[in-house]
Amino acid sequence: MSQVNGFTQMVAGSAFMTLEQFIIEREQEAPGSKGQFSRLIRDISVAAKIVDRDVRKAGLVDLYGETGDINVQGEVQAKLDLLAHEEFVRALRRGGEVCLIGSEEHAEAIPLLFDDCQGKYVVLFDPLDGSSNVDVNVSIGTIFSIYRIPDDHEGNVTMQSALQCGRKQVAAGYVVYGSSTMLVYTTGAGVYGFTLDPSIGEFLLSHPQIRTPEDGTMYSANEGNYNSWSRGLKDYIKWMQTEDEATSRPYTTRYIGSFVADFHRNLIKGGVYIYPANARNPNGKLRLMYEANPMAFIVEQAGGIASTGHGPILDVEPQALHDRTPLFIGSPRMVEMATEYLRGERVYEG
Ligand code: FDP
Repeated sequence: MSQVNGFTQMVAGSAFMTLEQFIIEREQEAPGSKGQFSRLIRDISVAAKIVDRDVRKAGLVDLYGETGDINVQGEVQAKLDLLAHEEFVRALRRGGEVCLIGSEEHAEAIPLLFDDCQGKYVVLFDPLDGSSNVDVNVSIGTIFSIYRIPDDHEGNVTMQSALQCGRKQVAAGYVVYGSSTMLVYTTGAGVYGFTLDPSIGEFLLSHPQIRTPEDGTMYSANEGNYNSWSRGLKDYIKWMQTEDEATSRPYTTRYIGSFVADFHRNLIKGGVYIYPANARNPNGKLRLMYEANPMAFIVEQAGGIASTGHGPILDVEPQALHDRTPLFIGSPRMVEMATEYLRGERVYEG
């Protein structure tokens, strides 16, 4: 495989490494590994393929629309939200590597193998992020976060076992169901992206060692909320909109409203995703444990930054499973600039 701009060249006849081969190779580098983690990633990838299949044919098999229920977030639950939740729980339950699951679609943490807990991992996930876009064929995704069960919780797993700060993640990833389906993940040693080849049903390594550009010219935010933003954020947005040849401004707005898709684009091309606190969402809208923490781990591994506006996302101590947080995430220079405006260290002067 040859490399151009950090990406694997797809050359006819070249050998691609499957996700499974990649994990096994990595596992052999970790002495004493019993293969539990490898099996866990494999279980997640199998669930992702099933959800991918359901997303692709949703319009044909009555999977569009809502269940009629409101989820724990107080949001309308889409049929595919529930289906994706069930597929991931089923895959993790069958795998046996996990002792506790937290899902954005479920109020309580779900213990597995409670009486005879052998799994040593806690998995938190957003089964279908951006699901308000499902019915209109816009990219959506799954986000997952993996922790090891704290030593003193072994055999006594409770909801508290899931409330760990983001720095303790052992792995995190996402699947984007877009023009192609990709699984991107990190274990703290770089970020790797695998593209699903539907003809053979395998995720193949297509994006080794992803690095996000230092700077970018795209910002992703719901500007409909502009009036309720802080002065600092309004100033930053105004700065990005102001013409300046030297810094290629005005920048471009790109907001899909599907966090996984906006994040993935910004990760590859450079950019910043912003979801601040506002009147409707005083603590921000995105979920700390299911969305912000896993993407923060990934972006830091790719050379980017994830901030609450006041400090690193990964240092936030969670209070509850469904906590929300303001989020500024993406290329390091853009996030730094945003936080300087938020702190009032920069002021827009027109
Ligand atoms: P959704 O509600 O469709 O699941 O956190 C969830 C999320 O989407 C993100 O994926 C998305 O970026 C954001 O909310 C969109 O929120 P707004 O509609 O308020 O812009």
